[in-house]
Amino acid sequence: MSSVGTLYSWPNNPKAVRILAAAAYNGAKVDFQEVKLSEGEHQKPEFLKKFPHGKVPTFTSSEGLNLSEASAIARFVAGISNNANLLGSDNATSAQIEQWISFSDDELLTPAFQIASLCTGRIPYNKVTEDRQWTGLNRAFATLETHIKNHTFLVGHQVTLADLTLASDILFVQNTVAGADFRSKYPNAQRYFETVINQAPVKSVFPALNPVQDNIKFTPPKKEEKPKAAAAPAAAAAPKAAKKPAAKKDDDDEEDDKPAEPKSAPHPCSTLPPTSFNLDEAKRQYSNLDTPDFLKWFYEKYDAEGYNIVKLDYKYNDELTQVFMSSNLITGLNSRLEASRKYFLGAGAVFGANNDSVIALALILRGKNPMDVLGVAPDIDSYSVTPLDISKAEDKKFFEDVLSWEGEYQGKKLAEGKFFK
Ligand SMILES: N[C@@H](CCC(=O)N[C@@H](CS)C(=O)NCC(=O)O)C(=O)O
Repeated sequence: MSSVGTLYSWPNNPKAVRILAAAAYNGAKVDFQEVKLSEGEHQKPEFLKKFPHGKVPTFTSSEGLNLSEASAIARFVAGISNNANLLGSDNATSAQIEQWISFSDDELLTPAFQIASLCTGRIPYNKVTEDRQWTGLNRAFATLETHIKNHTFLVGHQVTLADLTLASDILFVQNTVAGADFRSKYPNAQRYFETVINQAPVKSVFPALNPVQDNIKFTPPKKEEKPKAAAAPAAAAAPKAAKKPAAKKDDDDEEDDKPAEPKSAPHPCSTLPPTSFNLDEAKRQYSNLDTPDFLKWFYEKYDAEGYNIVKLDYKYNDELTQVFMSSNLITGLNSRLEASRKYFLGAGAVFGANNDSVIALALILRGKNPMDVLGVAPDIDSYSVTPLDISKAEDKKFFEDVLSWEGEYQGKKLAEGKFFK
C-alpha cells in the first residue's frame, strides 16, 4: 500500500493519533515522522518553510500538499476515500461531526492540556485557574455522558471522524490527567470510549490505555531550612540585595506564585563590575553554532571572574514519572527564572526513561553567587546547586554533555534537553 503522506508530530500526541486512526479506518497508510519539540525541531528553517506557524501536527501529502492544524489534516485523511464514510454523506451529518470535533478540542482537550501544564509546572501554577479547568473538563464529560447514554456513536450509527477525535482526546485525559474517581462519574462516556478504541481497524493505532489512578496534582516545591546553594562557599559573598522568595517561611505557599522581586528593586547582578564575556553574544553563538564549536568559542572567551558555573540536581527525582512531565518541570523552572533572563545561559536535561528519570542542569551564571541569579525562581529550593569546576575533567564532561544534550548522568542516558537562554 502506498502512503498518502507523512505526518509530523510528537508520538502519542492526541492531535496526531486521530489522524492515524482516520487513516487506518480508511485503509490508508500514513508515514509518521517524529518532531522533537524539546530540541526545537519545529522551529528549524526547513520546518518553518513548509509550516510557517511552527507547531505540530503537520502533514505533507504524497502530492506535496502541506497542511497544518490537526482537524484539517484529519479531515484530509478521512476524506481521502469513501471507504469508511468518516465525514458523513449529507450536510447535516457533516455539520454534527464538525460540532463534536470542535467540542472535543475546545471543551475537553484544552482544559485537560491546561491542567497538565499547570500541574507539571509548564505554566506557573494557579489554583483558581486549575479549578476552573476542572470545572470545564467535568462539564464536557457531563455533556458527553448525557448524549452518549442513548447513542453508540456520536453521530449516526457508525464511527465517524468525531468519534476518532474524541476517543484520542479522552485517551490523553485518562493516561495523563483524570484518575479513577473522575472516570467513575461518567460510566456511559467510559463505555463509549472503550467501544471506539477497540474497533478493529484502529485497535492497534491508539496508544496503550494506561489510565492514571489519581487525578494529576500540582506538588508545590518542597522547601528546606537551608538551601544547599546558600551553603556554597561563593554564597558568603552574596550582597544583601539578593533577597528572594526562597527565603520565605514554609507556610507561605500562597505567596510563591507572586513575582519574586518588587518591580523597583534592582537585580543583584545589575551592579556587578563589568565583564569581558558578553552573555548576549554567547547566547547567539550557542544558538547558531554546533555545540562543539560553541564550546570552543566559549572556553576562549569565558571570564571566570565575572561568572560562575553550576550544576542543578532536582531533589525529588524519585517522584518523577513520565519523561515529558519531567521535561515540563524544566520548562517551568526556565519560565520562573524570567527576572534573571539577562544573567544566565545553559541547558537542562532529563536523563533516563519513564518512571526512572533524573533532572539535571548546567548553567553559566553572572556574578559569583548563584542565588543572585537563581533566587528569583520560587521553586529553586527543589534543586541542589553545586559549583562546577570546568578545569576538572568530570565537571567539564557533565557541563559539555548537558549543553550538547548528550551522554549519561547517574547511569541514565539523556532523554530530553532544554535550552536555558
Ligand atoms: N491549533 C493547532 C495547535 C497545535 C499545537 O498547539 N501544537 C503544540 C504541540 S501539541 C506545538 O506544536 N507547540 C509548539 C509551540 O507552541 O511552539 C492544532 O490544533 O493543530
